Order: sequence, then structure tokens, then C-alpha cells
Amino acid sequence: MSRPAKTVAAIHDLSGVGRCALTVVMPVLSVLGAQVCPVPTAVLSAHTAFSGIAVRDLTDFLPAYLDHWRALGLRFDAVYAGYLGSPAQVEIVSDLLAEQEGALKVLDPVMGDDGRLYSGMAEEMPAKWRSLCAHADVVTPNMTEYALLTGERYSLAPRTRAQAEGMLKKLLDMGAKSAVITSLPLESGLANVYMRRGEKRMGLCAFERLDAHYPGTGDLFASVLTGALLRGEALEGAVRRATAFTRLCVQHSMAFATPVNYGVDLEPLLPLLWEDAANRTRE
Ligand code: PXL
Repeated sequence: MSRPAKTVAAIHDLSGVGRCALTVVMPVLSVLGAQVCPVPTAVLSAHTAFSGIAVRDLTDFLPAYLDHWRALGLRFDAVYAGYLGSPAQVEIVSDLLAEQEGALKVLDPVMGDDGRLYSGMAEEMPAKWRSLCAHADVVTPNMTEYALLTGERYSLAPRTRAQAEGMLKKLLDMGAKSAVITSLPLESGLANVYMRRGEKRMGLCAFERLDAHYPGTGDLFASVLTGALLRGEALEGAVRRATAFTRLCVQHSMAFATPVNYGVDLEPLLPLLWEDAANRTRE
């Protein structure tokens, strides 16, 4: 394979333990052949589902960090944002998105799960994220984040296809060019569903419900999706690849009884992602 690495400005936290955010984003995108330039939003000893964590928010540091990048005149192939630690960081990301006009903009509004905001996440974040999503090429909320973004009541009641399409349209009406909702309960079972602006019908990637809930799987999904899109795959193929790899990591972790808080045991499986991507390049 001979082509220069695509570059991704990856705006996420660095959690020392628990496999989420940058500790998932960096290995996955690297394996898919992209160079990750991290923009750390916060440093945590472990993600927020652990108790007693040490946290350092980096909001005050980011302007100088990004000013240096501006002085270098950097242009990225993608900007991929996830966990933002404060409302002020949304403004900082918004400026970066405006400057990086040519970049693929993947926005994963990491705010919560199970119907609740993550511990320490400011109440203003849903409103801030709503305005940020207007600048996205792709948004990738889970069901909790969908409810927070739209102001709808959180519910895991099974949806009809038409209801799911209505939910995706709501996200597109916010201004995003494409929307993916992860782990949406359809009447036929769970699926990652997606739609592009201007389309009437959604696409879906169904998967079986697994009886474990690992933090960081949203980051894993969105990282594979970003890497696949950067390799030139269409949204359908990218969602399929991200769904398949995320499920594989969850199944593998369940088989080896990885403690849930430590996140999915993705490292032994990374070579599969590479081989898969390399085969596709040779096609
Ligand atoms: O995977 C989402 C995530 C990202 N960053 C931090 C988190 C979580 C989920 O718990 O706590 C710090």
C-alpha cells in the first residue's frame, strides 16, 4: 500500500484507563492508515464511570495549542470531535471547523448513556452541541445523545421504520449532511441507522443484542467510521464496517470476561481491521 497518510485532528479526552476517547481513536485510525493529531480536551486518570478519578480540564490550554497549529498552517483531511469537557470548548471546536473548510467533519456528541449525562458533563452541553452539529458532515449520537440533542424524552421503546426515519430527519434538519443513530431499537431488533440529507429512506445495519454494556464502544464505532470514510468508502460501507468491528470487539470481550469498565479488548483484533482495509485497497 503506498499512499500518504490522511490526517485527522481528533478532539477527545485522554482517559488513562478504560479504553475510550483517544485511547480508542488513536489505535483504530492508525491501523486504518490515518495519522491522528490529538487535541486533548481533558486528562483523566480513568473515564467517568470509575469513582474517585483525577481530572484536569484543558479548556484554558486549548487556545495556545491550536494557535501553534495555526502558525504552522496545518490543513487536516478530517476533524473528528467527541468528548468535550466544557461549553467553552464547543466554541473552540466551532472555530477550528470553520477554519478547516475542506476537512471531513465527524461530530460524535459524546454526552451520556442510559438516558443520563455522563458524570461531570455540564447541563448546557446539549444546547451547545446542537449548534455545533449544524457544521457536521456526519453526526453519530447514541439514543441518549439523540434525546439530549433534540429535547425528546429518552425512550428505548421499539420504533417503526418511519419513526426512525423521522428521528434521522430531525438530526439532518439541525444542519448535518448525514446522520447515524447507534443502537436504535427497531421493531425488528437493534440497528445502527443512517441517512443522508435529501434522502427519504434510511439505511440500517442490524445486529443482535449482546448482554454487556462496555463504555467506549461509541468511540470505537465512530473511529472505524471516520477511518473508512477517509479511505473513500461510502456511508453504507463505513457503517457496515464500523458495526461489524464493534460487535466483534464486544463478543471477544464477553468471551474473555473483560471487566466492563476497562472497555472492549480491542487490541488483539486490530490486525483484522488492517487486513480488512488492506484487502479492500487491493480490490
Ligand atoms: O466513551 C465515552 C467517554 C469519553 N470520555 C470520557 C468518558 C466516556 C464515557 O464514560 O467518561 C471521559
